[in-house]
Order: sequence, then structure tokens, then C-alpha cells
Amino acid sequence: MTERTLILLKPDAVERGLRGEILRRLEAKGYGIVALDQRVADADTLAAHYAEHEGKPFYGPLVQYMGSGPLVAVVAEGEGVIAGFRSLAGATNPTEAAPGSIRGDLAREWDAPVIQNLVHGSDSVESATREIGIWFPSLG
Ligand code: DAT
Ligand code: MG
Repeated sequence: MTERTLILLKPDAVERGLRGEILRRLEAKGYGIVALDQRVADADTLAAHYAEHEGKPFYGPLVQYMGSGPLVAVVAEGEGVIAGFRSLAGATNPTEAAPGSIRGDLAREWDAPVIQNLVHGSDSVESATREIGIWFPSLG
């Protein structure tokens, strides 16, 4: 089924100049880009986006990291794009992420309270619908 997913190129991806490399992988895989916008995320947006993690020890550092600089929000489209982009991204922990994946090739662990792993991708149809509504209300 053709579906849409919400991708974030996180502040570390922008800071490190990896936007092109990550978008290249997305496009080379054959997915389409429906919307793309660079912005500094405000606290309300991040609280809504990461509501499922509220109360976890890494929540505060996660929100701080995500608001620490510009990020790029993207809506991508294609058959199976939700799982497909999660596969391109690789495992949450960059040390465990397989070589060949974005996180496996381009990210590493640091001695920090939150994992910095370059990208976010929605994890289900429900999450994608919810997250697209948060980041791109006009598409929701
Ligand atoms: P994912 O981004 O792979 O969907 P998630 O939704 O479980 O992972 O967590 C959101 C982000 O929070 C993740 O990209 C990095 C950070 N994070 C997750 N688990 C963590 C942990 N145990 N310690 C530090 N940061 C963590
Ligand atoms: Mg997640």
C-alpha cells in the first residue's frame, strides 16, 4: 500500500553536513519526497512528537538535543516506505546498527545521556499519521 512517513534529519545530521547523503539514500531507494522543511523545532512540537517517551531518563536530553539547532522535516512516500525507511536508518543504537544503514555507516556512540543517531522515521501507519499532523499540519 502506498503510504507516507515522517522523517527528521536531526540537528547532528544538519551540523555534520549529512543532509545530502541521507536524502540521496532515500531518493536512490526510490521513495518520493512530498514535503521538506528546515526549521528549529519548538518545545511544544518536540513534546508532542516524543510524547511516548515522556518520563524516561533520556527524555529531557532528547528534547534538548532535538531543539539544539536546525533540523529538516521530511514527508516521504512510497510502497512500504514506513518500514523501508526504518530499514535504511538501521537500529536505534548506532553501535548496533548494521553497516550499510544510515546509522551504521554515519553515526557512532558518544558519552552522552541521549543517543544521537541522525534520523527519525515513523514506526507505524498510526505514528506516521500523527507525526505528519504535528510537523506538517496542512498535510495532516
Ligand atoms: P527510534 O528513533 O529508533 O524509533 P525510539 O523511538 O525508541 O527510537 O527513541 C527515540 C530516540 O531517543 C532515539 O532515536 C534515540 C533516543 N533514545 C532511545 N532510547 C534511548 C536510550 N536508552 N538512551 C538514550 N537515548 C535513547
Ligand atoms: Mg521511535
